[in-house]
Amino acid sequence: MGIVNVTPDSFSDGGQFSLFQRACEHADKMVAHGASFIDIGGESTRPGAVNVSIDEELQRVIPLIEYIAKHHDVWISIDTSKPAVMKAAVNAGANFINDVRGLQEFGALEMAAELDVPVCIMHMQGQPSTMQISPEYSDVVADVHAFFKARIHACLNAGIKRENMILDPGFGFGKTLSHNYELLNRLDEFQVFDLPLLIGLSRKSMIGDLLHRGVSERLAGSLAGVLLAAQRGGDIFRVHDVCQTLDVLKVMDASEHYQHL
Ligand code: 9MG
Repeated sequence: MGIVNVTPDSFSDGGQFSLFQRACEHADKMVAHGASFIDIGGESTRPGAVNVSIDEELQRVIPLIEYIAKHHDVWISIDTSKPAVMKAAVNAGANFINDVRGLQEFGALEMAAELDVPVCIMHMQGQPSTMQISPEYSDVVADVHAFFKARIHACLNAGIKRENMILDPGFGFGKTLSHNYELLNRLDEFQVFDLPLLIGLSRKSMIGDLLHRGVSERLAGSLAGVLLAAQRGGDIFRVHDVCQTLDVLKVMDASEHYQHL
């Protein structure tokens, strides 16, 4: 899953793809490199980010969704928590909802049920504006597990089909460095839900803070994280570097394939 943030303050590209033309070119490149999903976000969810209005978010994402739907055969994921944006995005051609708030905003559960498309339910402690101010857990894996259990129940009650659910532990969303690495280490414990796992750790602080690397120097660390997550049950990887990530996954697949010959 390649990331295209259509936000002026995008954390990884300094906003360089905020213009429609640049965003289209970026999406084209990711599809050419083999992405099977493009995740489009019009509101930054990085720590400390401020909310944007529905109109602003729609103006940022809808033209890009229409462009990708017209030019590419790829899953189009809309990164939003707002029911109105979910609806407009799906009407414009998106076919996957990526909600970092786990469908907890007012009306989001009902909207996801009505739209009947796959939805990623991500765990976050707090809200983006404050989530990195001393996050606390008694057992981070147990807490995320309990959250998944409760949200799956709420989704089923709202009429969302189980086969449309994808889970995401939400690396970096209200978690310290040690919480993130404990989650990564124990990722296989979420396989009990028998649902696909989406993993997003590309260029995040859990890489940069560990290695003391700036955002542009986190590729090797991000690839190591993808490899470990893939070995522990990750299915979909939300990344900035599609080409390099696919190389890593292909090498992993080949080693598993030849082991069984
Ligand atoms: C939008 N966004 C930023 N980080 C993310 C992550 O780790 N997972 C998902 N599903 N979305 C994310």
